[in-house]
Amino acid sequence: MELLIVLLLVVLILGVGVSVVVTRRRAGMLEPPSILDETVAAEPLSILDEIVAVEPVETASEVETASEVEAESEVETESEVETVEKPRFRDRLSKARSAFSGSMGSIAGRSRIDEQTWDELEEALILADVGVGAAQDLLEHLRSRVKADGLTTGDELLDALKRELKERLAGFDRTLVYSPEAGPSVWLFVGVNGVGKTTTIGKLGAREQAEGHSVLMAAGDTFRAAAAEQLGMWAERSGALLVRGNEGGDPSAVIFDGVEAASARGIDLVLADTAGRLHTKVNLMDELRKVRRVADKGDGTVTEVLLVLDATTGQNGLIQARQFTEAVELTGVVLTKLDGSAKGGIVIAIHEQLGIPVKLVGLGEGIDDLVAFDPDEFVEALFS
Ligand SMILES: Nc1nc2c(ncn2[C@@H]2O[C@H](COP(=O)(O)OP(=O)(O)O)[C@@H](O)[C@H]2O)c(=O)[nH]1
Ligand SMILES: [Mg+2]
Repeated sequence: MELLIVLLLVVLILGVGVSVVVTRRRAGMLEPPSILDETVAAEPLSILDEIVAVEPVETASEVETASEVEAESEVETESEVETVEKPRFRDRLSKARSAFSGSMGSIAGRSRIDEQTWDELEEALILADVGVGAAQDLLEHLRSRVKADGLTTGDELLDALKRELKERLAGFDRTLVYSPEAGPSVWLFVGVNGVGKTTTIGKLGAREQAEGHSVLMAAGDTFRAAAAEQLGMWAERSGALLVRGNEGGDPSAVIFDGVEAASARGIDLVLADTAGRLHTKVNLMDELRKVRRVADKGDGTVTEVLLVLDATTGQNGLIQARQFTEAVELTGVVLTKLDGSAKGGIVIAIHEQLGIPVKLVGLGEGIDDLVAFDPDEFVEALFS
C-alpha cells in the first residue's frame, strides 16, 4: 500500500514536471515569433523577415534565390534599355520572320529537291513579297547552285537561298553622305502620305545630333499646319532647329529658307520634309523636282534624296516608288514599319526592282527605333 502511495506520488511529481517542461517549451516556441515580429516591425524588408520566420534553415538559400532573381531581372532591365537604344531586327521582325520562315517551313527537312520543291519555293517567295520577277530570277540562280554544288536536301536548298539573298544585298553603299566643304548638307525626304517621313526625320535628327552634327529641320510639308507642328515637336525632342512656313505655302521656299538659315548659323545638316499630297493642282512629282532644284540653289548641297516606303504596303509601295524614282534622283530608301505586319521579302524587291539600297529601317514609333540597314543581320533574322 505504502509502495502504491509512493508510486502515485512519483507519478504525480513526474507528471507536473513534464507539464512544466512542456509549458516552458511552448513558451519557448511562442517567444521567438514575438521577437521576430518585433524585428519585422523594425525592418522594412518584411518579405525577407517572413521567409526567416517560416523557414529559418533555408533563409540563406531563399535570399540567394531572391538575389539571383534580382540579378536576373536587373540584366533583363539592362537589355531592355539596350533594346531601346538600338532595336535589333531579330526582336522587332517577329511578324515578318514568322511569315517568311512559315512559308519556307515545308521545304526545310525535305530529303530531296524535286519539281514540287521548286514550285513551293517560288510560291513562298512570292507570298513573302519578293515579287514575281525577283522570285524567278532567284530560282534560276538557285537551280544552278544546286547543280554545281550537288545539293540534295531542303535544308541545303534554304541555306543556298540564304547565301544568295545575302550576296544580292551586299555591294550597295549605304552610307548617308555629308558634304562638309559645300555648305550645309541637305537630305530630302519624299514619299506618299503616312509612310513615316516626318517621324523618320525626327528619329534621324536625334541620331545625327547625338553623333555631334548640328541639325535643322525644314517643314516642307505645307499641306497641313499640323505637319509642321509634328515636326516642331521632333525638333524640340532632338534639340534641332526648325524652319517652317505658312500652311499652303510654297514647300520649295520653306526648304530654301531652311538651308539659308542653316548656312548662316554654320549648321551641318538640313533634314527637309515634303508633302505626300498637295493643295494645288500642281503634280506632286513636278513639285518635288522643283524642291530638289531649289534646295541645291543656295549655299547648301543636296547629298541625299531618300524615298520613305511603308513596308506593310508591299508590292503596291513599289509601284509608287517607281514614280518617285522617275521624278527625282533617289539615293536610297528608308523602309518604315518593318516591325508591323510587313513581309520581309519587300527588302529584296526594292533592291532588285529599284536598284537603290535601303539605308535606314524603321522598327517602331519611338525616337530610337531607326537603325542602319544591315543585310546580313536582316537575312539571319528572317530565317531564324
Ligand atoms: N510601327 C511603326 N510606325 C511608324 C514607323 N514610322 C512611322 N510610323 C507611324 O506612321 C504614322 C505616319 O507617320 P508620319 O511620319 O506622320 O508619316 P508622313 O505622312 O510620311 O510624314 C505615325 O503614326 C508614325 O508614328 C515605324 O517604323 N514603325
Ligand atoms: Mg509628314
